[in-house]
Amino acid sequence: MYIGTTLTNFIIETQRQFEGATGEFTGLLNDIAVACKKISDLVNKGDLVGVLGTAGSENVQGEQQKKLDVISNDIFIEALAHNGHVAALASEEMDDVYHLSDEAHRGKYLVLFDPLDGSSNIDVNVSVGTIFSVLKAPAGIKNPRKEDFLKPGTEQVAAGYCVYGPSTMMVLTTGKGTNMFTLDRDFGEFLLTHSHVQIPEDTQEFAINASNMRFWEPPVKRYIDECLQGKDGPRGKDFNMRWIASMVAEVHRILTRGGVFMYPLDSKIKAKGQGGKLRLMYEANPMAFIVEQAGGACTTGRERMMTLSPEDIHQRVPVVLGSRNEVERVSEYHR
Ligand code: AHM
Ligand code: MG
Repeated sequence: MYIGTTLTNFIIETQRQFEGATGEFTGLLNDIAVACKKISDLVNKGDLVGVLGTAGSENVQGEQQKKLDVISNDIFIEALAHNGHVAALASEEMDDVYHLSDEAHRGKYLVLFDPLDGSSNIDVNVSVGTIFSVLKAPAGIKNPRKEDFLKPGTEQVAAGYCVYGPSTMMVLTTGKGTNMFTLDRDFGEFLLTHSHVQIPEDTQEFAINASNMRFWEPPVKRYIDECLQGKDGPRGKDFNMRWIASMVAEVHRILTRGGVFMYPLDSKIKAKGQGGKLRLMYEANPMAFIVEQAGGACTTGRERMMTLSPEDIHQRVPVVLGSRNEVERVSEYHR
């Protein structure tokens, strides 16, 4: 596919490779792109249109919702629920699965999404993003339930994110590599700007919230300690550190220049009775698919992310992702 081609064209060409394709998948990805363009517009206008600040509500995870969390969630539902491409939706911001109305024409896909990831950054004008994961609905089921979403990441048919940064970019995989598209605002289209992105296998950059250091497990502590010792330590090289607190921006950096990102399980998280900070179905699995398709790796530290059998749509997991050799080293320390 040539650089500069539109996302729409790219999706149509991708679908052509699947025998018996009906155009439904093309329609679905198009709906997602429309939702992301709308969110991008609001994120960009910010205070001018009064969308910053908190909504005064909490989500199912007990987190304060931002106005834009709620608005972005509504935009996604509005863009996806009426076009006959999806069977049901699930979102980080909704307690339960979103069922389509009885009259709605149902498609064959399930979409899971985090409408505005890293939303604590929104009021300080730092990059945020939307993450999505697409599964096939079980055949013959008219109104999918929660259990029908509980598939391992290896069953995703597509995953992507849209980062709202200095420019808005859509990153997409359908299992045939990872591609990046940049939104041309004048033109109103995402255009292919990086095809078949590859994450360097080695890196000298890590990302972790170091304020949690005293709560970490020994393998994580050992890995970061060794990085911090730099040239004089066992790694024999200096490392750089980044923490944006916006997973989408973090993954985007790693796809661009390599690196390792970690949000490990720690004693503070355990004390809350949770298995991690990030969500398996809305964050970890789609990012794992994107990163693996770019030659990187994603694990919980103990297992490959995409082989986990989910127990709940809102399940949380530890995440280690990025440059293959570093992720492998962290896994080795866990073993
Ligand atoms: P969110 O979905 O509520 O925005 O939370 C997820 C975000 C990730 O983007 C980011 O990596 C992490 O939370 C930052 O957490 P912390 O504030 O603990 O550093
Ligand atoms: Mg999130």
